[in-house]
Amino acid sequence: MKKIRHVRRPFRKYPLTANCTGRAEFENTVFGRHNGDGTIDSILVADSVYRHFSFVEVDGDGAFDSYEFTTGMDVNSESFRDDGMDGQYDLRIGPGGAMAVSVGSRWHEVVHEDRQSYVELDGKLVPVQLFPVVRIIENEKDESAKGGE
Ligand SMILES: [Ca+2]
Ligand SMILES: [Ca+2]
Repeated sequence: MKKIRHVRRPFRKYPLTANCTGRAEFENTVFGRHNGDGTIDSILVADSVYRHFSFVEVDGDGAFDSYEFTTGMDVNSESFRDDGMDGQYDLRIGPGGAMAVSVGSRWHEVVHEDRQSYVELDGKLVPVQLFPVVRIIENEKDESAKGGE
């Protein structure tokens, strides 16, 4: 099995601080512009113990498409991503390089072989797409073979 390479973006350690009014301020809020159209497509907010939430807008309709909660910055921290904003996490990254996909409200560990990710479902390794959204790739060859049915 290949080693999973998980790259965390550089992150500045600005703690949550209290200003002169005694109110907390979230200094570490990052607005991301990734697709080059000039609009904000992600917002990341971190707290004083480096937990962070990021909300992502992918398709340009102004509505968030997913969010991710990360429990911290250390190697044992975990990230949980909810695709579709339906309150059900779909992807877990961590601790360490481990990854898991939620299928039927259960976490299934992801294994990587030959640049493809798989999860074991009903005793079979099934290919799965992890980014930008989790998608179980089932019977893809069968579907294309059906052709003009
Ligand atoms: Ca959207
Ligand atoms: Ca979801």
